[in-house]
Amino acid sequence: MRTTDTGPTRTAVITGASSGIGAAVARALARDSFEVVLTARRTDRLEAVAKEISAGGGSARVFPLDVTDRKAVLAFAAQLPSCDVLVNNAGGAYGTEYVENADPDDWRSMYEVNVVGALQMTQALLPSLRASGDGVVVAISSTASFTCYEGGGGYSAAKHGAHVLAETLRLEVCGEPLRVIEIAPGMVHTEEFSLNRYRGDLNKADAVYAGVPDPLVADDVADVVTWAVTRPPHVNIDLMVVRPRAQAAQHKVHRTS
Ligand code: 8X3
Repeated sequence: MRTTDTGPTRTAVITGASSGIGAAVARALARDSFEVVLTARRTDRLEAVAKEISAGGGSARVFPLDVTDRKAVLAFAAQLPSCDVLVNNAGGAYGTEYVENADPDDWRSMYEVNVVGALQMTQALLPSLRASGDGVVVAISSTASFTCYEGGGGYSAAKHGAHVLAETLRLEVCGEPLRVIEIAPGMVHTEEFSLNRYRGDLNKADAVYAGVPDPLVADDVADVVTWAVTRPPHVNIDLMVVRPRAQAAQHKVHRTS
């Protein structure tokens, strides 16, 4: 284990770290002296983020990984020397169809990545997190974990599942040196989230944020994650909902045009 003037270097694993919130969390934790391990499916994107972190003096490694692939997740965990923080960020929304017309395969895919992927990563890394003496599991859920909206059924169902995973885990590890933190972002303008939801239709994706003064950006969420993770070990931030000022509730969004 490397050490710094302020103590041993802590290792943070971030899933979905190739872009958006995951990449921003990796950058922010690296700035806070964590050694970050970036995982996602796209190696070239991971390497670009890691290069940027290294150029800024941070320590970053990449490991291409699909969190829905159980064997790959176990192989990843087996080669990891230690882990203090796991950020379960990989996820996404596919489609905006109403329940009546939704494709069950989209619902399965959303459940697989948002819930089963987080479950598999958590199971694989719990021994290391426990051994850390202050292990932290961060669930990046969503305001959709607590509410529903038209066309968002599959995503909301999956994010409700991500919330239940975090809540259940916190109960089950109570008494151990483990914290379980859930960060639930509202409207965050990232390059890919809405684009994936609208299956690559840029106009529809952009319309989500049209006229909204200052939606959150990935760095806002990364800031909150870093703050929550770096509280003293006895302080567990159970759940933090973070929205832009312009979004008072899921359906209550202020737009200037
Ligand atoms: C994303 C927030 O409003 O698209 O997790 O459901 S929302």
